[in-house]
Amino acid sequence: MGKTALITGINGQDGSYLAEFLINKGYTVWGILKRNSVAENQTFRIDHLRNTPQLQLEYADLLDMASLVRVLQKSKAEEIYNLAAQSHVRISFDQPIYTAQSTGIGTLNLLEAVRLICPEAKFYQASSSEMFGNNIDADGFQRENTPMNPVSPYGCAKVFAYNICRNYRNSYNLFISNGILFNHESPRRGSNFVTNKVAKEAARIKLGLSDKLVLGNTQATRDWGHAKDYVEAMWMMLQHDKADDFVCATGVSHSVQYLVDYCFKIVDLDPAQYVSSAARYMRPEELHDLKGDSSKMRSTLNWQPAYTFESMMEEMVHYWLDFYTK
Ligand code: NAP
Ligand code: G4F
Repeated sequence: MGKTALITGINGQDGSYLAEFLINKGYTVWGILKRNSVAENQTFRIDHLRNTPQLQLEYADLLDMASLVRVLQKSKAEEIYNLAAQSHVRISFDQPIYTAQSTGIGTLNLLEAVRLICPEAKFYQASSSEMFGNNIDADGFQRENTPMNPVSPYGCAKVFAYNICRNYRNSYNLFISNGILFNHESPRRGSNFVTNKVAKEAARIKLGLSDKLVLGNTQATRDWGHAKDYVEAMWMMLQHDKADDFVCATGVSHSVQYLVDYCFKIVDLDPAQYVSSAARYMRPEELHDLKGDSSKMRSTLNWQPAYTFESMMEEMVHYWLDFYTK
């Protein structure tokens, strides 16, 4: 019989790919949804999986520990992937307290429920390169032992979650692994994150549906990989014989300006005619540069990404071109 997994954040970008990946491996997958007034909007990323008997959805919320207890008891999950979070960095400056509660304390609620109900389960925590802030090692990379110095409420909340996971691992001998994932994208990315915003608007401008793209800081650099490659990394971490922390990244970074130029090249347009910047997309404190060294992950778990930045951005721009011409 296949294993059973529970995914928090199953209807998010990563949760939807992870659910597909685990179902294809023969898992029964339980996922939690937090209540939304328009149910259809919430499940669009997983609607294609709704009829599979291997998928079970339950209403629950990281802020409501009783609901987590209920789902853990019902699902009897052997692997738990904690992907739920208020995950938008810019919005975390507008809603710092909610972000700290959901992304930080929400993780502790789930850990405490796991400790009491199913301490034998393996636990994956969605940690983030945003935790490093502007600390960079001398060779230009961030890695597992790079000091953490977060520069956003979201980053601060993720550092708390990362540390409490390590504390629970050491204190209670639980199998808890942190995946310190660098930015990962896809056509399922929220369109208020920069890659999908640029891909979508480049397509809309090409089709005559829009005539401008307004951005914030285009000098920042990010190490962008594909979400499909990164959900496989999450699973690999829980198949390892020892709980540990791993950086997952491509090791290649580009600026937001390069991203813009690349997407507009795909649609054969000159970005200078359409792109401007506005203060509302700037952050009170910016994380300037991210580039990850995932040697530990690659050598220990044999992980290797299939996508490049270029193949991923081609997929995203073509997704939107198809979407608007169907
Ligand atoms: P996402 O698309 O924003 O998905 C977040 C998910 O969390 C959504 O399903 C959301 O549900 C759910 N959620 C939010 N608050 C919740 C709560 N209080 N209780 C239950 N569910 C809640 O994020 P993602 O890109 O898939 O990322 C997955 C995880 O990895 C997040 O923890 C993120 O912080 C982390 N991470 C992401 C990246 C990246 O580049 N994508 C990199 C490093 C780490 P609704 O949609 O219904 O609100
Ligand atoms: O796409 P972004 O919003 O992603 P950011 O802030 O790097 O956060 C993402 O990656 C983290 C991993 O490091 C995750 F933990 C987090 O959950 C999230 O998935 O912004 C990328 C860069 C930033 O420097 C931002 O200032 O793009 C810059 N940017 C420029 N104009 C913009 C825009 N970002 C957004 N969202 N929108 C703009 O118009």
